[in-house]
Amino acid sequence: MKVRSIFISDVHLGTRGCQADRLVDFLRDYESENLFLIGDIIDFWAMNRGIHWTPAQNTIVQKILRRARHGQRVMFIPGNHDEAMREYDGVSFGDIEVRLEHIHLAADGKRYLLLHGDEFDQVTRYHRWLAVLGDVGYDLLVRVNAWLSRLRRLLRRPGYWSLAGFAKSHVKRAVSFIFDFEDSLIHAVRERGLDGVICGHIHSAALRRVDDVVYVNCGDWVDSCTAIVEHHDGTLELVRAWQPVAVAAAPATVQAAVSPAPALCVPAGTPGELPRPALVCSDGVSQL
Ligand SMILES: [Mn+2]
Repeated sequence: MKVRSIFISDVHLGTRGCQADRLVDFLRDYESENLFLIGDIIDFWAMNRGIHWTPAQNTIVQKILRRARHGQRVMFIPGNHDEAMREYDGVSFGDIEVRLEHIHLAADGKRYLLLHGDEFDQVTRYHRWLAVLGDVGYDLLVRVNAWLSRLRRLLRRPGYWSLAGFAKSHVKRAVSFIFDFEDSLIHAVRERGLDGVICGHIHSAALRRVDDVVYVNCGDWVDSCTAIVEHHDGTLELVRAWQPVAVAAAPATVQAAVSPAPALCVPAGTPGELPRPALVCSDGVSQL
């Protein structure tokens, strides 16, 4: 499929949690004029603790480099896990531009702020040690989840169930953390007179309008395997690359909520304590 732009974040190359195969499939399925890598693409934090690098992860790097070489615009906006690259704001490596943030002009004239978003996360900003600790915990959660889904497959339980997604949506503090993050980004974008923001960082994919601005989060390639694409008319779409085990033979890409009815994808049946109504993706996909 040909789209105008692809936005991905939080791939976490170099870690066990990185679902590189799914990203390879996604990059095979989607061609674009622009590819925006919105932070935490390579996880230098985790690589300090031990490198986990697979052939599929190599393929991702090669596919990205090939796109840049073939004249597609590739921009890398570093996140906190690849913050070493932040020193190179404005520098181009080969054909890949590095920027701390960027304003993307969509085909419909809308202007979106692209940034990773960790500067809007009070935890990573002021308590780095806590963030690193949480990171190790998340790693563990993702690993336990991999075992659980293997078990589900063995027991022939259909569908995909995410422990990290479950924890995120059922722990009240995590929910309020996500909303605090979203609120401060929405506020910043409104202040700057832009139409929306496309970010990452919190591993929680979203595509929704909040009054006069659009809040978009690319999600991640550790747990939810999501990307944002911009079509040639400027419409944004949230794409989910994972597929239920039961339909493993179906095409690799499952498409989720499409604007103009942007949806925040949260698990169906999330407790009613959410600060605002939670919408479920139009295709009934319920994991995040
Ligand atoms: Mn991050």
